[in-house]
Amino acid sequence: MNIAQNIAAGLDRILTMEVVRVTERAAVAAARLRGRGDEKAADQVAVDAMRQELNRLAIKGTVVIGEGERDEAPMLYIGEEVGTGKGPAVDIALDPLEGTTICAKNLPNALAVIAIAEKGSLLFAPDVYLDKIAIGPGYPEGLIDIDASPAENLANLAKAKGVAVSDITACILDRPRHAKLIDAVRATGAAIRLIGDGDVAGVIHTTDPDETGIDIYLGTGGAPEGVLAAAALRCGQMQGRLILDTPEKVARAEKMGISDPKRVYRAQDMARGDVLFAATGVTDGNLLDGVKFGRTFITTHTIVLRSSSRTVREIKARHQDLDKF
Ligand code: VTB
Repeated sequence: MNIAQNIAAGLDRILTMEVVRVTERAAVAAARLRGRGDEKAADQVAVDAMRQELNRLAIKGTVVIGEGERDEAPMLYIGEEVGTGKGPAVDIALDPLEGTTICAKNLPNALAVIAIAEKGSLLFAPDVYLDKIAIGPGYPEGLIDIDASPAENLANLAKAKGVAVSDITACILDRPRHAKLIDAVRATGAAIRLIGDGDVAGVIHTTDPDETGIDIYLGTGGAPEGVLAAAALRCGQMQGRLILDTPEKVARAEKMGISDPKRVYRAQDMARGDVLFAATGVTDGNLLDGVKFGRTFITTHTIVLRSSSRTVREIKARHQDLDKF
């Protein structure tokens, strides 16, 4: 396939490699501020670095999930045009530092994350909560159901995996709003990994239970983070439903084109078509190593997924030219 055919077939394949630099750059910037207790500063340097690198990409990109509305986020705001303007028209969901608190405390699983998709194929999610359930690849379609009880979902998953429910581990955000869910999961005998933040990583961890020890993700978290996770989880199964519990939120969602407030979205509804997803570890994590600063080089660890080919690439880069950061 030549480059023109490749672009016509979906996203430019070359972008798969190019996009890695974007998350690498953001991750290195944030990693310099690991453990300093300053979430804002870490986020800001990651945003600056990601934006700079993104603007070098040969794309005509529009940020559809970003740092917020234009008036509250001066950079990488929703609607911002990024890239050189010469290349495929794409929509972009990003989180230059997913897990700002994790980074500030230097705890596991902070990531720099981006998803690039064909124009019009990412859900424009308002910044509300999304109820989420996700499992990795290799299970029959429809095994999990957001409307079923945790006990039912865990029993079905355990059966399909061929293990006892007590051998299943669910990942849940440690929040008071999840008290009932946590009790319900524990009542089944399943284990829970409670995370302080970072549910994009939590969802992605279901894709490789042998490596991460996580079989299923459950609970409510940010809807923008849900779309990013969905972009990564096109190989597994995910369902989400927006929590639109006030008339104001329903109206906000409607403005963004969401007419059915109760709709259940699958991963492929939140991120359709050909999607590229990249995440670089900022702090050490279950799937990705954090950035390492050597005396003469910097090491980064990135995962890149492309939905159309379902290829998963892991890129460990050793950067010798430190001036670029
Ligand atoms: C999650 C998580 C984020 O927000 O989406 C969560 O992925 C949800 O919001 O890292 P609450 O903190 O209100 O529960 C973060 O923890 C922070 O953006």
